[in-house]
Amino acid sequence: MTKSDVPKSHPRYLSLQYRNLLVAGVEKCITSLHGLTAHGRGEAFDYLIGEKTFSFAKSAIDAAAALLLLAKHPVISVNGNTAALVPGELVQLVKLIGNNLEVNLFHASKEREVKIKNHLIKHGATKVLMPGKGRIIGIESNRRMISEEGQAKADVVFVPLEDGDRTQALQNLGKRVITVDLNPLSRTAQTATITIVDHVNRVLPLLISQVKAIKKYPKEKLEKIISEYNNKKVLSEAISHINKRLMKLAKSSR
Ligand code: PTJ
Repeated sequence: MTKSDVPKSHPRYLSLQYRNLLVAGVEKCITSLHGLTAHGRGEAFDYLIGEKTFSFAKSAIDAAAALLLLAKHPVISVNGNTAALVPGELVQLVKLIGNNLEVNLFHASKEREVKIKNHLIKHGATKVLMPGKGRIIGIESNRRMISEEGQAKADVVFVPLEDGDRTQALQNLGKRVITVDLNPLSRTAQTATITIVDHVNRVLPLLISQVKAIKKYPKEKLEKIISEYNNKKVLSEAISHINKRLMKLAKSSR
């Protein structure tokens, strides 16, 4: 089904649109085939969550906005899925907080790196950092290769939709990590400084608005938002939310 074939009246219109973006991403050699299966796992968790932004995600978004504004050298890491799903939003966000957008892939491909860079430029990026001579100590995957100007120098790294090993390794290097992950049980979700348990396409517009809303806050007010934030509590709320929702659905289908 092509983009234009999805009728707006379809009850799963948005979900089908996101799938189309990823399929187009694969066709343009931006998204890996593995990215499709990763998205499927995300969709399953979104179904369990209820396909809306809940309060646990909203408080993580508020804290993420404050942390990105407080950072001296924030970096947004882009992979094949986020490049296909939210390229324009990533560009908008990076321009509000500095200008460090960095391509970083798990499934190694020079071709995809260059295509993602060009895709981001097409969506308005003026600067896109590429994997270079920097290295993340402690991981062996392709993600270890980073830009010396970007993640190597970063104090805060935003890694939406991430696989298992980089978040902990970045934290071991003293960096703080923000992620977006529909699965509150994943290793990344469990180890990040701030975990936004929500769909990346719902998160980015909200995060951009929140950054705009608090951009002029004094440093102390931003620091207060961070000090009052508790990621363990937010993850626990997300897991309880799924649990309660399933219990309610189970009761109603008796
Ligand atoms: O482009 P590359 O090579 O860097 O690869 C990117 C993927 C995403 C394929 C790679 O990082 C990967 O394999 O990731 P994982 O291990 O599947 O983890 C991705 C996480 O993102 C999972 O926990 C999913 O539940 C979650 N996820 C998937 N789609 C979404 C999502 N979270 C929020 N919004 C989504 N749309």
